Amino acid sequence: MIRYFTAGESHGPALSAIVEGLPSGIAITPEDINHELARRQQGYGRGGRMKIETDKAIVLSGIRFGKTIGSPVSLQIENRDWKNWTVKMAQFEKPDEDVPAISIPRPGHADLTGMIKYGFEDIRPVIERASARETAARVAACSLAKVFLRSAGIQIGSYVSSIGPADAASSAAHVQELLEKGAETLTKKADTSCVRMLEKADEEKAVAAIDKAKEEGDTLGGIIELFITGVPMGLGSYVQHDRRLDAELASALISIQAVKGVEIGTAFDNARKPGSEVHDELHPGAEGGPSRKTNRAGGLEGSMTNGSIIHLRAAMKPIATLMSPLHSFDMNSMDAHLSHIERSDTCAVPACSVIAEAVVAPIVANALLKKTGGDHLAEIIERLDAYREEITARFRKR
Ligand code: EPS
Repeated sequence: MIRYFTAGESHGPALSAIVEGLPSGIAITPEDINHELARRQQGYGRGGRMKIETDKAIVLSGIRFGKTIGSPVSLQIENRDWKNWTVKMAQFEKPDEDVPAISIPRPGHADLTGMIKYGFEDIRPVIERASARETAARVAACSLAKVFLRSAGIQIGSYVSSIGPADAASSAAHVQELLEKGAETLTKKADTSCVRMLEKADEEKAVAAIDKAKEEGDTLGGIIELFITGVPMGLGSYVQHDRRLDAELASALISIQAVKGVEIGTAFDNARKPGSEVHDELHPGAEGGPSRKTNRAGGLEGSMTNGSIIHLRAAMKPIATLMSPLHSFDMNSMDAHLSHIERSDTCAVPACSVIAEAVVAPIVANALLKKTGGDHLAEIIERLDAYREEITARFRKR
C-alpha cells in the first residue's frame, strides 16, 4: 500500500516527502511532478509569496532510469523564501537580534489551540506547520500515484464551481461532455482559467468577487468539483468501516488545510428528496456495465465504486488571515486586541482544487492495489485488464 509523510515549515529551508509502497515500473518524468507543483501555484487571489517561489522537486531516491523501482521515493522542494527567514526560523543558533513573539491568535486558525496544546509562548511554530505551504510536498508526493493511476486508465480532474458569492453557471451537459474524454480533459480546460472555472462569464464574476474581498481586507472560500474517470466497479468495500472507500476519500479531502465539508455526488440535495428521485436507476444493455441516466450517488454505492464517474465536492472556508483583522486578544496580557496580520492569500480555492486532485490519488491507487495485488506495474495492469474483461462478460446480453 502507498503511504506518505511530509515534513517542513513554511519558511524553513525546504519541504520534503517520503512516498512508500509505489509499485515498480511506473514511468515518471520530472515534468510529471513539477507540472502539478506549478498548477498548485496558480490562481487569482494569491498573495506575494507565490512570486518568490518556483516550486520544483528534487528526487533523492526511488527512481532509476525514469522508472520507479519499488523503493521509497524521497522528494525535496526548496523554500526560496527561507533566505529571508534565517534569523526568525534559525534551527540551532539563538538570534542576536530580538525576534518578537507572536501572541495574538487569528480566529479560525490553528494559532490559539496550537500554542496551548504544544506549550508555546510564541505562535510562530504553529503558523509554520499549519500553513498550507505544506501542500506543495503533498502534491509532489501524490503526483506519483496520479501517474500510476493514469497508466491504469484512471484519470482525476477538477474545476471550481464557486468562489465566495460567485457561483459558476457551468452546465451539466458541458461538464459531461468534457468528462467523456476523461477527467484530465476537464481539468485541462479548467487550467486555462485563472480561477479554474469552465466559463469565461463565471471567471469574471469570481475575479470581481476576489478583487472586492482584497480591497476590503477580507478573504474568500469556495467549492471544488472533483471527478475520477475510468475507475472499474468494485474498488473499496462495504464489509468493514476502514475499507469504505467513500470514507477514505472524504477523509483525504478534509485533511486539506481549510477544507471543512465534503459531499459525495449530490448528497445534500438527495437528503431533501424522496428515494424515488434520488437513486440512479439501472438499465441493461450498456457495454461493460449497467447503463444509468443519472449519477446522484457520485459513483459510490455501498462504499464501493459502481462503475460511474466518481464525483466529489469539497468546501473550502475563507483563509483565516485577514488584512482587516477580527477581534482577538493578546495571550501575554489577556487584553482585547485585533488579530495578528501576516502576509497571506485573499483566495486559494483554485490551488485547493489541484491539491484535492492530488490527495485522492493514493486513496484510489490503494483501492486498486487491494483489488489487484502486485508489486510491478505490468502485473497490476494485466490483472486489472483481466478483471475489466470479467466485468464486461458479466454484463453481456444473454
Ligand atoms: C499561508 C500563507 C501564505 C501563503 C501560503 C499559505 O504564505 P506566506 O505566509 O509566506 O505569505 O502564500 O501558501 C504557500 C506558501 C503555498 O506554497 O501555497 C498560510 O498561512 O497557510
